[in-house]
Amino acid sequence: MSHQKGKIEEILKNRILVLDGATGTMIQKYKLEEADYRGEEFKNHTSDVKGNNDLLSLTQANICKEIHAQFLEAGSDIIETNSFNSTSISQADYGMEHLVHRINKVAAENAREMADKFTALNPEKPRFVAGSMGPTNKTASISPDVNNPAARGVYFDELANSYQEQCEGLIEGGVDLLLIETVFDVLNAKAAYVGVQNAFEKYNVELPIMMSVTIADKSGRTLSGQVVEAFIISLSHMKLLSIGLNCSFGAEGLKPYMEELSAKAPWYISVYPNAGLPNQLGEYDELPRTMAGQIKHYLDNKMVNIVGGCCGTRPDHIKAIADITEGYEPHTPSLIKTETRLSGLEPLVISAERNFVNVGERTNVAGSKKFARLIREKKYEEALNIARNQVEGGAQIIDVNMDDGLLEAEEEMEIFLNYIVSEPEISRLPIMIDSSKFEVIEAGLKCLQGKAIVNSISLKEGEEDFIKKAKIIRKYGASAVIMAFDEEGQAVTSAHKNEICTRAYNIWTKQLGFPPEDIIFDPNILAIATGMEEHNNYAVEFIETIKYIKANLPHAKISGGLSNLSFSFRGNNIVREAIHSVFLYYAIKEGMDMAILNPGMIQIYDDIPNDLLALVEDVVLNKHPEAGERLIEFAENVKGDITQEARKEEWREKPLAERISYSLMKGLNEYLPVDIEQALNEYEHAIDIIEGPLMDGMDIVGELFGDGKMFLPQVVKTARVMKQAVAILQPHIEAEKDEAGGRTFVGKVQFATVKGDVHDIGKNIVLVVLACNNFDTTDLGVMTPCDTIIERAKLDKVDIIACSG
Ligand code: THG
Repeated sequence: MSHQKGKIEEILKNRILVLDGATGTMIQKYKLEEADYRGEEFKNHTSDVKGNNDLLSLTQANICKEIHAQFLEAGSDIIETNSFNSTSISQADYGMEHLVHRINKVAAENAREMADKFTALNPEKPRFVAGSMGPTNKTASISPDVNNPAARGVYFDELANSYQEQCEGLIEGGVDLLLIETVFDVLNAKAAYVGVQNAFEKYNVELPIMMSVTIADKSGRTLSGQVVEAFIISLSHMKLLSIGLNCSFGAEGLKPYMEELSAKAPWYISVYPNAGLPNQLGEYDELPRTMAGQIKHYLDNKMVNIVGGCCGTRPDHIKAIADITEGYEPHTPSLIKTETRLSGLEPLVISAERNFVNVGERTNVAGSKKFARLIREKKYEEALNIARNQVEGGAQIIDVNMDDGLLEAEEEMEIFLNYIVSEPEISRLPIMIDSSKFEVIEAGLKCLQGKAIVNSISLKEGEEDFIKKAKIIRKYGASAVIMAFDEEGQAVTSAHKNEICTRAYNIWTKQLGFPPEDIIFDPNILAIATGMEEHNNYAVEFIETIKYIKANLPHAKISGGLSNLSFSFRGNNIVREAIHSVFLYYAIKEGMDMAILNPGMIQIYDDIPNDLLALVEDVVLNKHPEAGERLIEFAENVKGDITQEARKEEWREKPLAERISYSLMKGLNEYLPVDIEQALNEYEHAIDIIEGPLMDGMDIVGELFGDGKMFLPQVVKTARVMKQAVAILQPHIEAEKDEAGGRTFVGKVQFATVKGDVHDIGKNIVLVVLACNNFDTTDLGVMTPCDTIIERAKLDKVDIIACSG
């Protein structure tokens, strides 16, 4: 083992380094046959091995070294070992799993020998060997069985072990760094990282790690569905030398993703694209100078530190690239953010100023009878609908809990999360893995490519246990809910809550060096108005602790299980909803960041009838010793569902405009078609219905949202109703326009919702209004990249560009 330690980080500060090109294309030129692959040693091997390029490290070492030499000659600073497929998982195709350690070791030695030779010739330009670790031929996030979404071709632990074995061979062979590459599923990459760390521990070394992801298609996602920012977040716990993109399309096609990556990732940046897109014969024929010209874009914009080539790139490509890197200033990694960042297929960033985030509580066997029954009966597809409904109802994170004495919680967690992962609509959200058993949590973490939240750990079992679990959580790159629990038990007073949170914060951040933004404190939301006097102040104690955490424990977030609060009023949803709304109103004011709740069950604060509101405020804020009694008394008379029924009828008596506004504010679509129909008869122009009652309703929603009296899931429902209303009205508006005959052309407006955003309701409304006023409008839809917006605007010669985001 002779690594060139500690130098590459220094060199990268000052100049651009060049990787090598494709090995496969080079090997093809030698036109090797089955017998050449086998060599003497494997001539009796039972299965065919032609195409197992990694085997050539053993049987045709000279060819491998010759290829390395050609790239070194062309100017590569870093060459890759010929070990892309040298894991037991990939070698199983050839029945060569047992050779993996040796193949990796020899591959590394071959490269080491040539790199050292070139370094000796010119010590000013030291050459490095990167141990290539490919993605394997299996993904841990996608089911290979169409009939079973929960099936997997490979599991996390298998991958981690397989990568560890590969990494050990590479270390023994003397590589300088490791390159986890062509990542198409970040869950595989997380397993690779764990395998590499285990190998480091075993050999007591630590080598720099390069990570390189491949984008599957022009959607800009990995094969397993993550967008760029989402996978950066998934990898954010890793200590990496660099991150980059390779393979995919040519250098040109990678531009928008490289821009995002270099702007958001806190490591050095690499890029080694294919030589363009493959032609009809599957060959890559981008010319060296064309490719170099495209790489130049990245250099000009200070976006990269390491450049090279992937499929189809030969030594002349590498030479052309190496020739232009001279004199360019390297990219400076962007700073690590202090926001709480989570991901599923898409990112969820919770900044200090951000609006409250809600976590769907319904996929919890202990919190929903229906969900529990579906899991017990193994009706996973139906159980999935509960998750989907929460997403549609505005949940931004999904809590999953399988703790039930009658269930194999670990197994059920794994199955259900694998189901969720197969459902892009749901798995775009981060997952909160909820269990009191740590084995269940760990099983869950092994299923998720995104950055999840562990719910929960605490100091209940003492510091040693807390530290052990915290380290495991970090290993998988998750954030954690820390409950205000210690060796003494559950904290109920704010003093005790504050003390525990401070202690946990110090261990997590100072002793373990973990980022504070990955802590989500849960200072225990406990039931109030239970009839026991000592419970009366529970909500107040919680709110006091919010203030304390916000003032004293920077960047930590605060959450809680909201529905616990109103347990004494089970069966009376009117009262429960009112209690939740009042509590959130005050808690969010003090800085509560998120809560586990039923997104479909939050009343609008301003809509709580005055008599009920007064009673609930007294209870939540503990203003009166008899407050609980009075609320219970009141509750007896407003038997939950009857009142809701009665109220339903009541609002139908209101004038038309108010009814339309009401439907909108409440997110109700039941009466919308009838009311709009009536409005079409009463209003002169269809557009007046939008500009009148619908916009009035929107204004109120905007105000309530701004005041913290409405929460996102409610706003989302509102938006959906607005969209439905506009859809009903649009044909009428068009027809009226035609009737009016001819049009006075005012101007051309191009609309788009910007990349990163999928919301288009506001935009659609503006579009309709402008169209009615004789503007010529075009709509590019949602998630529109900047380049497209500009290109289309030029093409269509528009007068105004309008963006929604
Ligand atoms: N903190 C953290 N995690 C938690 C909690 C917490 N996880 C679990 C729980 N508390 C939050 N989840 C729920 C889910 C449902 C209900 C309460 C809390 C609930 N369910 C209805 C009931 O019991 O009346 C069930 C109705 C039905 O069966 O449909 O109230 O505090 N970190």
